Amino acid sequence: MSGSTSPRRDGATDDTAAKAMRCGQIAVVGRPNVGKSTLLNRLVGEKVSITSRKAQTTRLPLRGILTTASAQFVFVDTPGFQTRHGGEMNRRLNLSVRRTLESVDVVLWVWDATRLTVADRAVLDLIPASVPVIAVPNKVDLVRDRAALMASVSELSAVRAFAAVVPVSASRGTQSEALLREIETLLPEGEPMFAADDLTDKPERFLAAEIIREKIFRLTGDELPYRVAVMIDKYEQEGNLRRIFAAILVDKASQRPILVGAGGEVLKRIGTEARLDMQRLFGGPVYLELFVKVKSGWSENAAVLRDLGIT
Ligand SMILES: Nc1nc2c(ncn2[C@@H]2O[C@H](COP(=O)(O)OP(=O)(O)OP(=O)(O)O)[C@@H](O)[C@H]2O)c(=O)[nH]1
Ligand SMILES: [Mg+2]
Repeated sequence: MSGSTSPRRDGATDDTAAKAMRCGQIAVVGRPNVGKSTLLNRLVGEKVSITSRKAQTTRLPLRGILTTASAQFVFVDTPGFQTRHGGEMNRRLNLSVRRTLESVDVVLWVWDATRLTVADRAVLDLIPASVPVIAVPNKVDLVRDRAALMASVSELSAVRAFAAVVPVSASRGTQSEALLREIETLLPEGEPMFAADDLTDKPERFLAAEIIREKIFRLTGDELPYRVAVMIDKYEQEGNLRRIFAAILVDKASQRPILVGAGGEVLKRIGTEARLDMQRLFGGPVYLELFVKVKSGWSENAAVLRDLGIT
């Protein structure tokens, strides 16, 4: 086995087949950093998508799956829609958001409840009129001025007919049940697309690379994470033990020492924290080796982007 299977939910039973189920895809969209991936993880109940306080953490659409007795929710996390920065990678990321919007049953349009911006409205404008939209102001735990939030909600409701407006705190879990109930009413009836215990559509080796990237986002400076990509060189499983060899691509030789840190401290910490997360998600011991490779201009290089799945 080479990391091609996906992690599964513990103890799930497959007793859902006999009932009339609802099943559909729900896109989670919004500008960078509003908490889309945190919300997806909260709704799925497991951390399948990586998150950080830096904008543009998510690069690839990832599905997170929740199956209940009455419905299968297939959430599609998307990269933050970028209106400010150009470049080949951002162009591709925006395109992938547009493509996702064309193929889903429901859209969760997420914004930071403390500030509604022009960039948020630009994302709302991208959503086809035919798809039901639930407006989801997130981070309500940070809202001091409730009246201002209510005012933006009513102003927005005049522009677009929302199927519902559900303010949430993704990090605290506030209102996530209410949000699931609203989504369920909008899902079409249909057979589940995934097994009841599937957590995600992505194989383990993809999630392993993403977990490493999350630690780089969290543990290195403001610039470096955007200049870095992760590729899994080798993924072996022997019994319950996974052996993972991953290359971290950087743009320039001068970035290598920043990533490695004095005495190798930073890279060591990235490795340790990534390994612990992988062990938790995969449910078994992990041996992880990280290498740094200099590959100049990778983010403008179509072949490398394709290898990374950014198409
Ligand atoms: N206070 C507060 N912080 C939150 C909440 N939800 C998310 N965050 C934080 O917001 C930051 C961004 O969260 P992400 O889930 O990575 O945001 P995202 O929209 O997926 O970002 P991109 O993938 O970069 O577009 C992280 O630091 C989260 O911890 C919330 O409800 N309250
Ligand atoms: Mg994200």
